Amino acid sequence: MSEEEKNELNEVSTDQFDIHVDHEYSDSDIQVLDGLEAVRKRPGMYIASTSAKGLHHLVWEIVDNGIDEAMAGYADTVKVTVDKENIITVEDNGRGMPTGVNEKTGKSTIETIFTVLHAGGKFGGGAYKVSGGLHGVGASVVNALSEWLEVTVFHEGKAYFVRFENGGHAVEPLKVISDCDPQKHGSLIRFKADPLIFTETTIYDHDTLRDRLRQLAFLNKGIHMEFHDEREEDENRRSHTFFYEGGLKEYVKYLNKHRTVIHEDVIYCEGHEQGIEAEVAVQYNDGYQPNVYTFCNNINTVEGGTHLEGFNMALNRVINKYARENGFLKEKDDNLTTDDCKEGITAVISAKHPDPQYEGQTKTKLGNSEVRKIVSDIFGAQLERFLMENPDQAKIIIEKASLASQARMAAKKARELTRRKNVLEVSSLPGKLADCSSKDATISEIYIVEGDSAGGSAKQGRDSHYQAILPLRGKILNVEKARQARAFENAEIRSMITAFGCGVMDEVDTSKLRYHKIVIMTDADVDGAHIRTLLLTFFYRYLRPIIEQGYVYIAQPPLYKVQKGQAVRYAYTDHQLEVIKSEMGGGLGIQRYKGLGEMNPEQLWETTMDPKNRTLIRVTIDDAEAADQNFAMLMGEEVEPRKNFIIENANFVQNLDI
Ligand code: 1YM
Repeated sequence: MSEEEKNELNEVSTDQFDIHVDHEYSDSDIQVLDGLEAVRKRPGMYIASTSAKGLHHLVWEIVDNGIDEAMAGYADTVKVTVDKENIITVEDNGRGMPTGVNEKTGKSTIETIFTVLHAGGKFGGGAYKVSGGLHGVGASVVNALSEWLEVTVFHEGKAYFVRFENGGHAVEPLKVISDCDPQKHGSLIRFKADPLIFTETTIYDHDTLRDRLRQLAFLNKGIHMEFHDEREEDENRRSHTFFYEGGLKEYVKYLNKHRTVIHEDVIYCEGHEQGIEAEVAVQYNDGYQPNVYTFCNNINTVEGGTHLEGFNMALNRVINKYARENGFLKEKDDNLTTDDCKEGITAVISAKHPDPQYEGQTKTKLGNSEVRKIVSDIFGAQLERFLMENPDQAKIIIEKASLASQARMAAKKARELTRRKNVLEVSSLPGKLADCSSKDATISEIYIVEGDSAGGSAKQGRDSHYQAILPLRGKILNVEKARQARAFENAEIRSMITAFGCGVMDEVDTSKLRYHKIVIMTDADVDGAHIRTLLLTFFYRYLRPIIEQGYVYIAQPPLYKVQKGQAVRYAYTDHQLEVIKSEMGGGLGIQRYKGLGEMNPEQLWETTMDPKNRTLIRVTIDDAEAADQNFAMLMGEEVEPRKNFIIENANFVQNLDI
């Protein structure tokens, strides 16, 4: 997207829609209209946003209903199709939505579900709904935010149909439109998101849909999740079927696929108590970072909560007990900490609760206190059993935790060293840093530059009032493959921590950050992409809040300089080059920049650092799992997938938000 297009988008207000429908209404109509109109007026109150995220939300709302039907035991397949016009179809092979008339509204149950806010729950016949929950705002919200929506139900040899349009109104009541195969049963919903609401985009992202459907298949074993994207040219990407008999066990294997596991079996358990289900799977790899994902009712509880607490308690208790009883820990030794027990762990924890309570800043922390003990009991018992029955694997796991414990103590010393430096020598910033003169963090920027020569140009070209330059020599340490102690010994890493001033790991305090823009500036080639990834890995693992809070950016140096006489223009993409070529006509001199070092200070300033012209890409992390996977893959031992990824995603697209 060009800068102009972006500005245009920014100027479109989302709060401008008054929906006028020329009909006369009965009392119940008006109530219905009130509800759906409220949704259209303030969509943000019902869905996450009207950006791409909210758009995808529509799909998940409907998919959740299909999964509920499958979880209730009536369906085994949920199929999602995106067609060329970005119309979504979701179909299940369950009982079919009820086709009768609702007493209260005098309309069909289906019309009621789709036009009365929250009606789905009330009419749900007490069935135990596990999917959704966080956003479970219901089918009526999807209807309200669609240009049109159609429901087809197949039931006892008949196909029933109703279409809604014009802000969610049934065009005509539910009716039988045809006969169907008497064996066929299920619900099919088609809708087109309303571009008046979703002003940013109504185009679905293939990978987002595919990845979430895969995840739902892992989280709900035995359900077939199908995905068809008719927009895909590439036949191999057009259709996917996800089906995992083993559930989370297969999820953990999948998450470890780019890692080297250190023991054979995934530790797996499931159980239920008091109507609450718990499922846990665990396997250790040779890395040092823990990768633990938690879910409640299929929602990724990013902030953790009581299920995670129960898991941590059991892991700590059982590993220490086993270590003591089997001589791995002597009487005088301290217990292993929970962090020690989690080094290199990949774990998925999934709870299903009929009445989940969510807490935390983003309402993604499970609050129900009874879940703590339930997960701890179920997982603790199975883990204990696994260790007893598999002494060889137990030994590997306990030894890993012991090594982690020793390394932790060494790391503590190393960290104290860094920390003391910060406190005692406040002014002793790294020697290579060319700091800015401003002390106002909100306007200050630091450019992390690859190599001394580019660093030199940047130092000369910058506006030293608010732009600081930190040149890095060579490649920085791959923190995915190194323990903390080594990371804190690394000179480049120490320079960055000291320059940023915000602390590190669980002590990060972004109010102390010295620059509100941390800009990674590397060459636009594969090496540059690799260095960028190493830096992002370090930020992600050691300074995550600076990414989460949006302080990290990627600079976009131009790829080409196009010259005709005195006129000079720069192209940042191949497409832009073509546009510029056609605009400037013949007789052009075109220079391809191989690295930042080829630009003189003025050019670097003009093209990449001057706020008037530059394009900065802000790095965000929407999806921790995708980020972890990418880092594991990019930083791991396997060379092929890494090479492909870097070439295909030179911009690290998955985690970038432009
Ligand atoms: C493609 C989306 O919505 N399937 C679906 C929904 C329902 C039923 C079956 C269903 C539920 C019940 C009884 C029940 C819903 N019914 C309702 C309501 N797929 C999709 N499949 N009979 C059928 O929960 O008792 C809401 S959703 F309210 F009518 F019962």
